[in-house]
Amino acid sequence: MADSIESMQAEGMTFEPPAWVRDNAYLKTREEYDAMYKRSVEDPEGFWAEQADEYLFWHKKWDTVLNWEFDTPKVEWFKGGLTNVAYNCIDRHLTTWRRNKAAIIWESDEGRTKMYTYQALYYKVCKLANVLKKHGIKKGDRVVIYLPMIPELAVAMLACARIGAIHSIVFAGFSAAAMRDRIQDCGAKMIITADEGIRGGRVVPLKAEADSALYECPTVETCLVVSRARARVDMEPGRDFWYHEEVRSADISRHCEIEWMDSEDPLFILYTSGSTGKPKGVLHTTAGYLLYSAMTFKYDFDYHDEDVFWCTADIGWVTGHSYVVYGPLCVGATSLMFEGVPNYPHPGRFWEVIEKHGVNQFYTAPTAIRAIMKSGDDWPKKFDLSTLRVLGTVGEPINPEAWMWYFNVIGKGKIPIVDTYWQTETGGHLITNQPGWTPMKPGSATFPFFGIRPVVLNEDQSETPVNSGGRLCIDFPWPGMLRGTWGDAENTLVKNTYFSQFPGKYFTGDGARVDQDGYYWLLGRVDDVINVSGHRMGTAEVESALVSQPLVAEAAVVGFPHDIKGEGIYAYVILKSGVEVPKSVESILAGHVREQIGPIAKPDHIQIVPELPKTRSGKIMRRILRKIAAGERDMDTFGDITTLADPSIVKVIVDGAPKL
Ligand code: 7RM
Repeated sequence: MADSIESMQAEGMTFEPPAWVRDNAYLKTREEYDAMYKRSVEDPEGFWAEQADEYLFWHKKWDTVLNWEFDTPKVEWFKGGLTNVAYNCIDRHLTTWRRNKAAIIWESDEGRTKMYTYQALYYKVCKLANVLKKHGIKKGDRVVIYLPMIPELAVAMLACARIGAIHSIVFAGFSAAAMRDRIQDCGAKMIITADEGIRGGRVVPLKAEADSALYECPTVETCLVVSRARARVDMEPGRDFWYHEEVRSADISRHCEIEWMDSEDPLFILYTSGSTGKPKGVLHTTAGYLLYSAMTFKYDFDYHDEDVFWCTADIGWVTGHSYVVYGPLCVGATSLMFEGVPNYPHPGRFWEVIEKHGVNQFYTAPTAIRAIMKSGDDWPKKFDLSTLRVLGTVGEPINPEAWMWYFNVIGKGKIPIVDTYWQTETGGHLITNQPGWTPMKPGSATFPFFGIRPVVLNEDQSETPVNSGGRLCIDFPWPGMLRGTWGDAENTLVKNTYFSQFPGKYFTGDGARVDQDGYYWLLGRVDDVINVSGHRMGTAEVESALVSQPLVAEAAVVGFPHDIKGEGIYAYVILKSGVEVPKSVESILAGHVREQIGPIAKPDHIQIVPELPKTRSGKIMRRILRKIAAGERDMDTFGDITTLADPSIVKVIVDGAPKL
């Protein structure tokens, strides 16, 4: 990406947090952070026990604060304690002034608003929880939720939590095939979907997608359908029920008993891409996850009771779980939930919504910032952004040009930007600056959150020297970390994926370096995971979608630098010999990937090749494919290719690549 002169300078610059933000912040000085951080790592059990007491309601106190070993691995926080996530996110606020505070402000795609107070949310959640029970859902059962960004999505999560059911949300942009795989993997008994989603003025036929998935999902007994678009859809008698009819049924009470859960009972499963072909069902449990999402929410966005917080992420991703729903509601915040997209009906939509609802904290992804930047500085100028106090980013490293634009044009040079680094597996922020005290360096996520002990290692396990890149690991458990993956009681997958490269440590899969001031700089994934518009995509996953198409013999997929998306998807495909190749083969293959996974996985570029650059032992040399995808055409830059079974193939692929 071409960076302007201004942003080139930004690289070496430090920006102090503005005094007006600092003066009112929870943490105002480096000393305050240092003291709290020191305590959190020197006496983690004492520290976290204190926090768990402060942030969560306990029906019964825990027996032990922490049991852990990183070999199996096995991690338990607050074991023996009884609590409930829905109780913490709703009920306990009802006995305070927050009863009539807005819990959720919903902004629809067309610009309508709905508001739910904590009291109103309580009734909605209880009624749905009773409906779930009526349909036989019990503690431990899995419920797959396939909904657009409508209030019923948050209600469904909390209703599951209230009765101890485990939710697994499938992003509404995923295809029927992707949903089917997830339903089958977790053995869901119920799914909750909508007739249609509406995004950017376009219809997403959710129920139709669900129907074709359910055809192959015998474990699903019930399908609840929210009427979002008042569309007429097929309803299978005995299986499909309208959500609004069910919750209004005469036998459904507005109150529902709480199911008290052990701290380590599962709360949700969320599927995420890794370097293997199949997405993993990351498992988060009750108390530790909630505590960690709540605390990171409060400190990292400096949320105060009168604020309106807006995280633009879809709840189908972990960012939406932790920072649209659980973190905010746990501390009694007002969370804005947005159904739409940044550029509909105009490229000023984000700023319009900020003005309309008086948003104080705004949290989005670098890819969205880059996309909006393109439409110029006039759009943000049309709207009153003066309520903003904290800006945030998440999903990928932010490039200095986007950082400077966000800082100057949106923040008018006086609002801190928190760069929050974390993962689906970590439950909440791992490394981030905090608004009131951290001097910012554009592009650096800065320092670890309380209790996080990062180390950057060389492949031989030694620690890297200052400013030298290595692999980012975490040395010690934290309450929000994943406990396992669904269906793997022995935790073998977790062990192999996160705990084997660096024994005794959690390996993030990311590269990082620490500079002379102790700032962490994230350098991107070091495995075969690419980051497309802030969304994780396994190259192996796209490859297996491609080879499931009858024309395809073999496929190799790599990422390449993309102006807006961060990374784009480039697929090299070998077609089967002897088949008749249609003229539009590339678009057929792209369409197939879209069907198998969803629009986000559609390759930006597909190149048909006669062979792939393989070593004599058959290993694909991805390094070469990445260079070609990035636009490299000079044969001298590919390094040593003599170990390839057929070195001449490199030239053939270069010649077949698009002209620059
Ligand atoms: C929250 C989320 C995780 C991967 C992670 C990184 C990358 C996320 C940042 C970042 C640099 C950031 N969960 N990543 N945030 N890289 N700076 N602030 O995105 O599971 O979907 O993705 O995203 O590579 O490993 S995720």
